[in-house]
Amino acid sequence: MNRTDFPILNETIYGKPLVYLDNAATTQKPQQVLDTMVEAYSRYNANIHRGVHHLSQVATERHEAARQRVADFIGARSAKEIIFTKGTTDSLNMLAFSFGEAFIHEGDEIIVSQLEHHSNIVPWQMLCARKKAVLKVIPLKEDLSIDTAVYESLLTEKTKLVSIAHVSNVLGIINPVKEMIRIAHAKGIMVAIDGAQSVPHIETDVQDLDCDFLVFSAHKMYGPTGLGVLYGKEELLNQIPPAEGGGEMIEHVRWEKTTYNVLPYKFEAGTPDFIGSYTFKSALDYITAAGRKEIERNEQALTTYAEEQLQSISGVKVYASGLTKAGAVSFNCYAGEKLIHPFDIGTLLDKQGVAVRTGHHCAEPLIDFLGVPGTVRVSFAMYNTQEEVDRFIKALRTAIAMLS
Ligand code: C6P
Repeated sequence: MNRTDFPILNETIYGKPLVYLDNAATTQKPQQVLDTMVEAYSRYNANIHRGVHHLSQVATERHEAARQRVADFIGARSAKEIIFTKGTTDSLNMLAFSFGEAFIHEGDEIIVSQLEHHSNIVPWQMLCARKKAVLKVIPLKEDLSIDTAVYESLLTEKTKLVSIAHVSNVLGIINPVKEMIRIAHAKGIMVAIDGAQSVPHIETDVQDLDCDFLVFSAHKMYGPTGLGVLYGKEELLNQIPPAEGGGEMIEHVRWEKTTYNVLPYKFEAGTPDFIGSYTFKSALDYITAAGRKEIERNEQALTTYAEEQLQSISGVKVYASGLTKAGAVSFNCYAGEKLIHPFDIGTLLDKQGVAVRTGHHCAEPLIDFLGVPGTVRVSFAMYNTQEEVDRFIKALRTAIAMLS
């Protein structure tokens, strides 16, 4: 990995060198990935699974090689377990519909936690409304970690699914999902993991975790926008119906009855993003070459360093301080008792070239629980450095001084 691989990091913002600390929203792309995308459009662009002609066959092979690459990256048993979607949100909506059709009936219960992203709340709310099922919420403890004792007590014979983030996009904390899966499975309950913020940072093995489903987005992993993954255990994917109908997902279409294709195509209606999948493969190759353990170590170190530095500034409150985090830290700034609005901090940081995210981070129930209008969040990727954290801290001190 070389920082110079990422062309955007050379940009200046208002005349200041860019310090990009909004990686939980999306990561920047290395030249190798950009080149793959241009090469795919320039040399291999043909619709897949349809043509007998050479280009179509090459494009098909590349798309399927990308699927195998994703399967290997997360330790799936088979590439059949990898469904390409438009992103984490699309994966969760698809899962909520398909799982709901097969497994959810009136009175059944689905469990999420207080810290979920809206994408892991709203599709389940919609399903519960459709099926007259009940959505239950695992509360957080005072330190903002998941209350695992209450979690266990929420699981009843009516519970059909637990859907939980591995890493919180707001707090960066790592939920004990392996243990939560074990507890759920002991009661015959299935578990879906929202890996949008974990797969980019933590080496993830679906067989070791034993999760039933895992979802994540390519654009948070140095890959293209508009592509995501829904992993599911083969035997479960075989039991749930497709969420969308159209080309490719069918075996035969007759007026009397349509039959569906085999996995994974049953879930991939229409022309898939075959340029995106191949570009994503290039991003996964880049991550692997950089070293997943090495990336994890660097991001952990930056997260800890940023938290320490933030805590050295008077008036700064770090959320979930002291808990191990993967890639993100949220905080707020106070002038005496008075909260400085996170939007104001974000704006003044931006004027100094530092890109952070402010607001509710698409997790309003968590933000309500924190009792603030929003937070400021810094989030890291493999290319960030300690020097950038120092520049962010300096810029933050300036912002606080101006707003106090
Ligand atoms: N969180 C953030 O800045 P999409 O937008 O479909 O790629 O991912 C949705 C999503 C689902 N779950 C979690 C835990 C997430 O963090 C996200 C995306 C971004 O925090 C954009 S809101």
